[in-house]
Amino acid sequence: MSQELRAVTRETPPAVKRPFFIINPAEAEKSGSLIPPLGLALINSALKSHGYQTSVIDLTFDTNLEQVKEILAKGGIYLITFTTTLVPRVQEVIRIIRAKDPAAYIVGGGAHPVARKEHVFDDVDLDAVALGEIRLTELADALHSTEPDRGLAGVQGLIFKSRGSVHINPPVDSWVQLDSLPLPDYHAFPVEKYFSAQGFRAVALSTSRGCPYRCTFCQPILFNLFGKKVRYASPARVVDEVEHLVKTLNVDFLIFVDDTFAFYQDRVVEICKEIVRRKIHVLWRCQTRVGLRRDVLEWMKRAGCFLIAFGVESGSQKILDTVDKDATVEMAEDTFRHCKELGILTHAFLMIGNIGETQETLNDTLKLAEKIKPSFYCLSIATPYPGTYLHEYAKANDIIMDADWDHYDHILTSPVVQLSQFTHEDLTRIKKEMELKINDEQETVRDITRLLFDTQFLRLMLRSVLRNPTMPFRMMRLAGRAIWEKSYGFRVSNPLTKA
Ligand code: B12
Ligand code: SF4
Repeated sequence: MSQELRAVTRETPPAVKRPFFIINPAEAEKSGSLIPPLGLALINSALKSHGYQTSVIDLTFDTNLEQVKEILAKGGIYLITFTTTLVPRVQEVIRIIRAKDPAAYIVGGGAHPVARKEHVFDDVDLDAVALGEIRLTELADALHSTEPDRGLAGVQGLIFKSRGSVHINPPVDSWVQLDSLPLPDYHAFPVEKYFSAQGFRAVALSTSRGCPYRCTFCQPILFNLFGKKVRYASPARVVDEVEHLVKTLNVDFLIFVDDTFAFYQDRVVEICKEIVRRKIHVLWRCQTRVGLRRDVLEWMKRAGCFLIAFGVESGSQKILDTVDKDATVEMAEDTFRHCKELGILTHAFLMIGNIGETQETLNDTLKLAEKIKPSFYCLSIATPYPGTYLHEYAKANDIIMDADWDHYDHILTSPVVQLSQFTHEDLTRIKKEMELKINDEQETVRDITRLLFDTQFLRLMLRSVLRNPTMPFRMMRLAGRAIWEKSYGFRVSNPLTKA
């Protein structure tokens, strides 16, 4: 936790602390990718470093919620994170907790509660909602004090229920400094289960919080989760975390899940230089916007980056402008060309069905895919998640067709809204047709084969093998799966859903 958190004056902790339960309600069969939950691992280490006892309930591989049914605690504090898609499962989890532990205090956080704010109490039976990275120690201390409501009223970014009314505290005014966060604690999470389900050993890390852009299908959720000003960890702190994850989990590769990993391109170069300087031999992938400089890509490759996922979205400048992407089609073309030349695998996030989509704009997207020839791609139908400008638009125009939260899923899609002239049936058919065409243009086999002859990549692989001798088998199986399935790059991230 941050310096300011450490400085928070505390009452003498009560003799018996209420146990904390950290809950991941995700479900493997319905997840796009299977990656151990980073946000919860950070919460776990923050609480533990302040002497609180925590138990992790990760339901990813627990379809029937057996772990929740086994809860014996009395007066536990339950911290649960969820996206919109998970709302029905969270309702069920909370129903069981309330039955098992009537004195439970349940706090929700993550994308859906932040997007819905006080309205989330209509969706799920929570006691409080954390708007982003609140100060957990203040929350914990308040819940352990003799006058919890007084304490809770002082926790910035908290919305809580008390005596039948909802209290909305002021938002967080100074966000946590990333360098002061403890390293994520995955100890109690079923990481080995994740690894065997994925078929490779990989975990997430995030070197920044937030994104300054305003894409209509994505923001302002990120502003609300992390503040408007993007925060960064220093290159040294980032590489400490890389080193820690490599040593403790013996990963095959790491996944930087920052929204725009390479927004500050010079910072990325610093991180890469530090990885190279410390002689850490690890492969990694990241997601970022198009428009990367070639010298930055060169450093990324040298430091172990083997795949970059780009938010390309559309091949039509008209659609890019409509969704406020603040990027051009040419930027995508240039960036993909550089990656090809340098031997970095590419993944393109593409979407159809946005406001203003026409046959012509769909053709532009196809043309762009033909040109950039991604190693992998994912074509989704535009989905207005709550908390986005797109959702506000859909609500204002009364075009939301389906209010079931679990249908908000742009990968395992169901019809939620009709934004363009195309119906959902049209778009589902168009998506399939486009996928067949893009599959023909994809250069999965070529790009992977080229990597196998790339001396820089091979040198890194060989050095990684010295610490992780079974890695090549998993990487070869992963490459085989990617080539065999040859369409969605992240299909290989969850063999269960093939999403
Ligand atoms: C990485 C990522 C993923 C990874 C998750 C990796 C992992 N397991 O860690 C994968 C690929 C699995 C994934 C899947 C999906 N994702 Co996603 N994902 C993200 C992304 C880019 C980063 C998340 C992250 O790690 N952030 C860094 C950590 C540190 O932050 P955090 O998780 O929010 O947690 C911190 C705070 O928020 C807070 N906090 C969080 N929860 C709680 C709970 C309590 C009680 C408290 C006190 C505090 C607290 O403390 C944490 C530590 O500081 C976000 C965008 C974003 N920047 O948040 C989208 C995002 C969360 N995903 C989104 C979506 C839509 C999905 C999918 C539905 C996509 C799909 N169709 O498959 C699925 C749903 C999966 C599921 N089962 O829930 C949307 C959610 C929109 C919404 N309204 O729900 C987001 C916001 C992107 C966007 N702008 O559209 N995702
Ligand atoms: S889509 Fe990407 S660039 Fe746009 S706001 Fe979201 S994270 Fe930022």
